[in-house]
Amino acid sequence: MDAELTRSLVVAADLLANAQAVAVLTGAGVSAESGVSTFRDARSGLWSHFDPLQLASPEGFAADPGLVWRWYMHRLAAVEAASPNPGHLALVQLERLTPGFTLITQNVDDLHERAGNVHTLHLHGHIARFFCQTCQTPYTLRPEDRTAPMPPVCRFCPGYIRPGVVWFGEILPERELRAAWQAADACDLFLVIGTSGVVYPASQLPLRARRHGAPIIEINPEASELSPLADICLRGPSGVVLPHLVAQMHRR
Ligand code: BJW
Ligand code: ZN
Repeated sequence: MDAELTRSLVVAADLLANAQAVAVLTGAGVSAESGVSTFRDARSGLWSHFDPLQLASPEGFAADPGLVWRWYMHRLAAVEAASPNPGHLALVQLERLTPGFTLITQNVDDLHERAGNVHTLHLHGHIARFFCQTCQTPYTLRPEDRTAPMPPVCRFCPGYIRPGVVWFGEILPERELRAAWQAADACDLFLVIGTSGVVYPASQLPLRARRHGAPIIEINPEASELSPLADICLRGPSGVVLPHLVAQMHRR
């Protein structure tokens, strides 16, 4: 680890240890070290010639429901095969060490829950939940659906079954979004981890925190849209940086 990162880790650990309310926003980068592809880097392998941003939309589903269904079944299998990485596990430690802790994720996987975080707000839904796109009835996935060329059809109407995620142009779940706004408004420290920060309204959360003076710490190997807001940028993979950060808090 370079000297600058070590210095920044000490300052960040001090801020965290003194904070009474911490809000954390995670993105796809947190799951990258578990083998789950990020969106804007998902240009390798079987699905490399499709644009994930095109597929993750109502228009993409309407244009080719079979393609979108097969993409989600492929990604669901990847999520199920993945395990939480040291970054996820460090966030569990952080939840235990911090009095007011709110974990907000844009991820549709359940790796934060499987790591052991108690409360996680999922702004973009869950990849393992399904419902009818027409009548909204929840649907339980059958083994044969996983390899089907087309999405299953609803038992109650002619609608296709779709994953329980939030696509572009769709409204985020109201309860989660409201709780996330409240956490951003009430926190005295905001952590942004593994997100490009380009997707609204999640990208506005650190801005809200900043507006009332909460320091922002970013953990990301690359600069993001949110880097200019950050007081401290910890440049490295979250699976490496987060365990160091928690260890530094214990060392104080
Ligand atoms: C590491 C790492 C390691 C790598 N460790 N880090 C024009 C202007 C402003 C807004 C809009 C606009 N036009 C439309 C909008 C609104 C739109 C939007 O924001 N679009 C932008 C693209 C411009 N937003 C919406 O539509 C939202 N709804 C909404 O706003 O409703 C009201 C409304 C409706 C209609 C019109 C206007 C307003 C809904 C957004 C839903 C997003 N859904 C998705 C798909 C979910 C389902 C699925 O998984 O398939 O959510 S898109 C995708 O992006 C997914 C992610 O959660 C989200 C964010 O991506 P994330 O997590 O940041 O991943 P990446 O890949 O972008 O970045 C990874 C990062 O990790 C990088 O920085 C790496 O460096 C880093 N990294 N390895 C740490 N080891
Ligand atoms: Zn239906």
